[in-house]
Amino acid sequence: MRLSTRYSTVALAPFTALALFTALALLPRPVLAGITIEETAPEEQAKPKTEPTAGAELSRPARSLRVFLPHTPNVEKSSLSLEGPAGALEVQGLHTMGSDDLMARVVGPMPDGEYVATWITEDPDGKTTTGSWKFSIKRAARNP
Ligand SMILES: [Cu+2]
Repeated sequence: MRLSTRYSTVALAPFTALALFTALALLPRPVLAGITIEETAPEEQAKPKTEPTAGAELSRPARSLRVFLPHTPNVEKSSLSLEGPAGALEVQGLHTMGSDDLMARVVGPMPDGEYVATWITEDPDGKTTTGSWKFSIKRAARNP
């Protein structure tokens, strides 16, 4: 109980504790629940760390892609791809840096716009997992 934990640092006289218990017992249930129950949101599908960061707006091309996974990926059974405003880009040299990551380099022109990077890999149980993240490129105006 959060309330009792909070009050435990204060030296409570027994009668004060009794009064507190009585007060808690008299509180309407929803209020009591609000005080005592620590709500834990259902485990959300954790967004993996990526490079570039999901949602980032870059001022220059991203020359590499990297995604951190909950396990060491089998590179042979994985892929990284990138779609941009002008279609699919060439992604080469898929590898892992040995820290539960997949990494590859992006070649070719990267015009300003929205990009979606997608990875596909296999989890340790042999199940295919996939996900994607977005970022954008917007170069600074050349003339002030
Ligand atoms: Cu690397």
